[in-house]
Amino acid sequence: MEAFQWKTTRPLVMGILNVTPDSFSDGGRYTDVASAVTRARQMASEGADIIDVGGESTRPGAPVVSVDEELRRVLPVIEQIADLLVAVDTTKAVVAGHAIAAGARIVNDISALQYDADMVSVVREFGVGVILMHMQGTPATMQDNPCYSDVVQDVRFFLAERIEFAVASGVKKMQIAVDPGIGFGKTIEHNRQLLAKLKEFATFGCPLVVGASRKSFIGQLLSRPEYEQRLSGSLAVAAWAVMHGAQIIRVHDVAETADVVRMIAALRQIN
Ligand code: 7PJ
Repeated sequence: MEAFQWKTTRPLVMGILNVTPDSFSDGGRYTDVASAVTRARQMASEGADIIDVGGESTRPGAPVVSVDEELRRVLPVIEQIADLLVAVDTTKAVVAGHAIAAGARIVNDISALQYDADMVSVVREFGVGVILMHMQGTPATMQDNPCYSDVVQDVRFFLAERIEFAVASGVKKMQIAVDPGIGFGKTIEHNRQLLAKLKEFATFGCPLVVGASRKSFIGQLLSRPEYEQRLSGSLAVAAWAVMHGAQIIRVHDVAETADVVRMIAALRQIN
């Protein structure tokens, strides 16, 4: 089979489907398989190009999820939406392998192939797409005291190194997308700088993913902490990101984000 190739002639919307009882934000609402499938189809009809299925919460301090539990959460859902373009949000090679067999065509690895030494082989052997995301530390401790000498340059250096590792391991460059990992071991100021200088991450020759949807720095920058009141801030970041080089926007609010992304594409005539 041909290896996966990112097609980003227009910016893509990646809809978040959490199938965890304890996820970052919309935790617990879509744990049931039928409602998760319904939500995935709704996001697709609202304009999601990719459905990102995650069964392993990365919330700071979230409990570790076993392979069996993660498979039990994600596989029944992926099997039923395999007609869509599905990403599996996992750091575990075994989970990725089963998810791919069930129909996933992208691995979204927040550890950028670092946590599981077998992950790079899974990506290479199955020829799937892969998102390499930057994170400082681990989900359990990453927000304790994030520290960089220059956050933009440090994250760029990391991503360049992970691309090199993947390619040296036999992954084709066209399979790879990169992500600065907004909120993963970053202060508000780190997140702000990464977004302010986002163009610097669009120079790797790989599509750029941005996931800022409803993250707490948005509430903090707007002095409005409530989770439910982060939509307009998230849309502003989505618009900013697309205008500064992002090709894939990972979000909860698909319909609204799809409007923003398509409007910008129309105005730029790249669509
Ligand atoms: C991201 C992610 C992100 C990628 C999460 C949340 C936290 N994967 N998984 N990028 N964030 N690639 O959605 O609030 O920013 S989980």
